[in-house]
Amino acid sequence: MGGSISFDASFKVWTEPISFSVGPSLDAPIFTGGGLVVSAVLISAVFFKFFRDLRLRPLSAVELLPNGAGGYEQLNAGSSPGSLESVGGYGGVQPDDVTVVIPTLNEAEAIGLVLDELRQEGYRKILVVDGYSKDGTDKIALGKGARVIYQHGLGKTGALMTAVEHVDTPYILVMDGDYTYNPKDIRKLLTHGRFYALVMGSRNRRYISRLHRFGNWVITKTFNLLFGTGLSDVCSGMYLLNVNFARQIDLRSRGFSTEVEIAAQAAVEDRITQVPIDYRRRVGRGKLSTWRHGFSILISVIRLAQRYNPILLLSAVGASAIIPAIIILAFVVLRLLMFGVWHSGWALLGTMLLLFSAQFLALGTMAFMVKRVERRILQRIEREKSPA
Ligand SMILES: Nc1nc2c(ncn2[C@@H]2O[C@H](COP(=O)(O)OP(=O)(O)OP(=O)(O)O)[C@@H](O)[C@H]2O)c(=O)[nH]1
Ligand SMILES: [Mg+2]
Repeated sequence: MGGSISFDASFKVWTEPISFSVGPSLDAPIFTGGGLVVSAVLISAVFFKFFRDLRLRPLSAVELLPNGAGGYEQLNAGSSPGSLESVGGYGGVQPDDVTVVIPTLNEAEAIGLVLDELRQEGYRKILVVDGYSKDGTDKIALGKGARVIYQHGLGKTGALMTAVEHVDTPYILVMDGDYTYNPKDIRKLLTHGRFYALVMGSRNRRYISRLHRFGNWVITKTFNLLFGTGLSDVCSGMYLLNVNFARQIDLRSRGFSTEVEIAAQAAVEDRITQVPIDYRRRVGRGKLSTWRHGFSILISVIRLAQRYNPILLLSAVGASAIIPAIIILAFVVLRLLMFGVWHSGWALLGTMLLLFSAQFLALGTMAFMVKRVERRILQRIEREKSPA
């Protein structure tokens, strides 16, 4: 035991016993002794770059326009400069090509207000999909001239599946019936509808409670990491869906993971985008239990990643070893700097964990690249099949 074998003047293989308390001072230049701190810093720098590169910038409408350049001019062709159309945009989907779908369950207090606002904004095709409300929501909606059907299946997912079977327009705009969404924002979504399977409204956070905001943040970040998107609100209840896309998606969630389930499938095809929208205080009582539903949506995100992006999920799990690695290495460095005590065993364990997670990150990055190429190819095929 002890001593070291020399390969050349500057590199030695470490043969000291590993110590998890105060250990001997080791002298191989890269992996042990003070050099370990340098190698940990170098590996961390590589990590930092991986994480930065992993965030995929969402494609802009300009990039996705058929035949490339000239996006916004093309989008607004025909509208006079500076007019509302050139800003808000019916260069995109026309209001008559959209059915506004409102899932409702006991929204008697709000539904009338929502339908009035929609009419004022000029939306004529409105479909209320009711989950067998007991407070007369269906009658109020009928009284306001909306089409009302009763859903099959469970929760909002069941409502959406039912809606898709009954619409005769190429697009559907889904919005909650609790007065939280402003119909004035629908135009923003329509502008981009032609180029995406799913346009999500990303909510202004003012009237979302802190707890919901936090849950939403965790779900959205996890979604972005596992699907390579840059969304800011994946749980929004207002979104525009291309009906052909909606008909071929596989909705399996029982109830409330509808939005993440749709977003996952649109993200896999790289046909998802978002626009900022308003969010108001709800009228009437909410139906969700924050913890139970929040947790079940998070589990759905992971399940969906396993189905659609398994390698990225695996590598994200492997790469999470970076957390204990950083804690262990920080402990080693602090002890070294503050007390001059060197823990060789912990240092080695920390570095090994760091290397382990670096390998998973590398795998994740490769999986991500391959997926991106696949998406681009699918997108091009899709575009060539149906030019604008
Ligand atoms: N058809 C149908 N609609 C539902 C069902 N559950 C909820 N909804 C409707 O779905 C929309 C969203 O539900 P909310 O209770 O507002 O849930 P949320 O917006 O996530 O939560 P809050 O923050 O409490 O508003 C509302 O219009 C509900 O009436 C259901 O089982 N079937
Ligand atoms: Mg709501």
